[in-house]
This record gives sequence, C-alpha cells and structure tokens, in this order.
Amino acid sequence: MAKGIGIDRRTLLWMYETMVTIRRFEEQCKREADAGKLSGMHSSVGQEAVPTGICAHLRTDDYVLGNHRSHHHCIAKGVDINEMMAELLGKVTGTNRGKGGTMHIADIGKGMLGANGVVGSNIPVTTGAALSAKLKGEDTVSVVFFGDGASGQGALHESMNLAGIWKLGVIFVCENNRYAEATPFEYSVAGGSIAARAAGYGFPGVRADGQDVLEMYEVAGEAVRRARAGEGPTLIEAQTYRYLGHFGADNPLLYRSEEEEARYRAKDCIAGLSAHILEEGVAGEAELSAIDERALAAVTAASRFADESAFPEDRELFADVYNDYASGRFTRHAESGA
Ligand SMILES: Cc1ncc(C[n+]2csc(CCOP(=O)(O)OP(=O)(O)O)c2C)c(N)n1
Repeated sequence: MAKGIGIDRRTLLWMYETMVTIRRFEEQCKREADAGKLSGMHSSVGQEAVPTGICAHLRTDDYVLGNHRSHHHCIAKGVDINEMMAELLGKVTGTNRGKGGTMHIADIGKGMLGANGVVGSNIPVTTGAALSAKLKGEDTVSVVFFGDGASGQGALHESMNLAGIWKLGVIFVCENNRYAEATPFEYSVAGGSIAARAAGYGFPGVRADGQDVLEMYEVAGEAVRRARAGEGPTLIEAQTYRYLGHFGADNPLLYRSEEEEARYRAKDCIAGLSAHILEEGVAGEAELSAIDERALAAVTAASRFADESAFPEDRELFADVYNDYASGRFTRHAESGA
C-alpha cells in the first residue's frame, strides 16, 4: 500500500464505505442475474479502488463518464443505489426510467454523464465536456474510465491530441484489468505501456497500482489539480483485475490461471485499506464493522426498492427517447403527458 500521508479520516472512511458498497452492490447484482431478473452485467468486483480514489477528489459538478463496466464509477460519483438497482431491473424509478439498463446508467445531476456499451465511445464525449467547461471558463474536471481493450481505439488518440493542444481539464483513466474479454493485454497493446502513450501528446502518463486506493488517491490528486488549474490532461493507467468473468456467465479460467487470480485477490483493495485504517489507528474493528453493516443494509434496501417499483407503462416507450430539436418540438418527460 502507498503510505496515505495527509489523507484525513473522513476521506479514508468515505473511501472504505464506497468500496464496500460497490462490492455488496455487485454481489447483489449477480444474485439478481442468477435469479433471472436481469439478463447479465459486467461486474466491477476487484476494481473498486480505481474510481473511488479518483472520485474522492471530485465535486458534484465535475463530470464522470464510463463504459460497459460502470457500476463502480456511478457509485463512486454518488449516484443513488436505489435508482441504480431499479434501472438494472428496468423499473420506472431507475436513473433512466428503466430504459438504459446496466450499460447506460446516467445521472446528470450527480455529474455522471453516462456509462456506454460502445467500447471507447465516451472518450471523445468526455473530451467535449472538458472543452465545454473551458469555453465557459469553468474549472470543472472531466474524467473518463475505459479499459485496456478500448485503449486501442483511434478515438482515444484523437482525443488525447485535442486535449493536449487545447490543455483541457480531462483525465483519461484506463482501467487495465489485463483482459479485453478473453484477449490478454500483452497480446493487444503494442509497446507494453498505455501510460507511456501520453508522452507523444505532451502531457503526463502515470501508471498506478489500481488495487491500492491510497496510491490511486495520490495520483488522482495531482491529475485533478492540473486539470482545475488549466494545466491540461493526464492519462492514468490503473493496473487492476476483475475477479469474475467478462460478463458473468463466462468462465475466466479458459484464458487465465487460478494462480494469477489468487495473486490479485491477495492484494484486494478493501482488505488493504481496512488493514491500513486499523494499523494507523484511524478507526477500530467495531467502526469498520458498523460501516460494513450499513453498506449491506443499503444494498438490501436498494434491492427491495427495485423489486417494489413498477415497470414503465407502455405509453412511456417513446418518451425521452426521440426528440426533434430542429423543429423546437423538444419534449421533456414531464411535458409529454406520459
Ligand atoms: C466498438 C465495440 N466493439 C466491440 C464491442 C464488444 N465488447 C464489449 S466489452 C469488450 C471488451 C472491452 O475490453 P476493455 O476495454 O479492456 O474493458 P473491460 O471489459 O476489460 O472492462 C468488447 C470487445 C463493443 N461493445 N463495442
């Protein structure tokens, strides 16, 4: 673990509770999927430290965008887990009134501009959000999370170039969990380092231990400071691991070893932070257990909330989906009479 020097107690305990909440949420999602209540989802278990260490520095008006594996990004950015669980189950109380599902959760009010099932697609959108902030003279930071597989998309390189020349307040965060579906990082990423690519665009690229939330916090602190100060972008390559298969139903042992899985699980981000908190006397066992219980209770309540919520009515099908901006006939859900 990094030393975590200077991180206050409130932040440490927030990071602990956020990571535990993400894990309990993902475990509940797997149960919902196994019960046939949702068709499947990309679990972020094992990767909790990456968005947690970064979002610990963000304000509500900062922007986060994600990818197909984004439950952890949403929770770390403060999206309500009741609404998230309802969204996953297609209920009308969901973040997107049940029309987005697991890969398209968005909550503009919380600064979560959206997950996205199209690999790499949110990288230029985030760069655009950062450009908009710059043109408006705002110091908001825009963060995009994407995988090692997405790092081969041309959109990343075009975005890094524009962000570099315009010194945009964007942070490109690659969650390198070593596999894009079943394709190993070593096979698909030329040069062996995603972080090193930033040098070609004239801004810092940093490789960090994505299973160490204190290191993530430290690296993100500098990236956020640069972005707010108008000094330009940063690329962070967080080395992490997804404990489960790509989409839940697949068997990861067809392309990786039990020994490798055990090695990463031994460096678990929650266990690491818990040990740090206890060793440094930040909190005792009883306080951490109380947080564990609170996180579990919140996730259980979210599941109940989703179960008890209604599905959208048929007449809602086209509300908030198509809009004709050009003709001025733009309708919001509330105005559509649905
Ligand atoms: C443009 C596009 N190509 C292919 C896919 C199919 N696909 C979905 S997830 C995925 C792997 C993405 O890997 P990575 O970016 O490393 O993210 P991870 O799943 O490891 O979090 C692929 C190829 C897609 N959704 N979009």
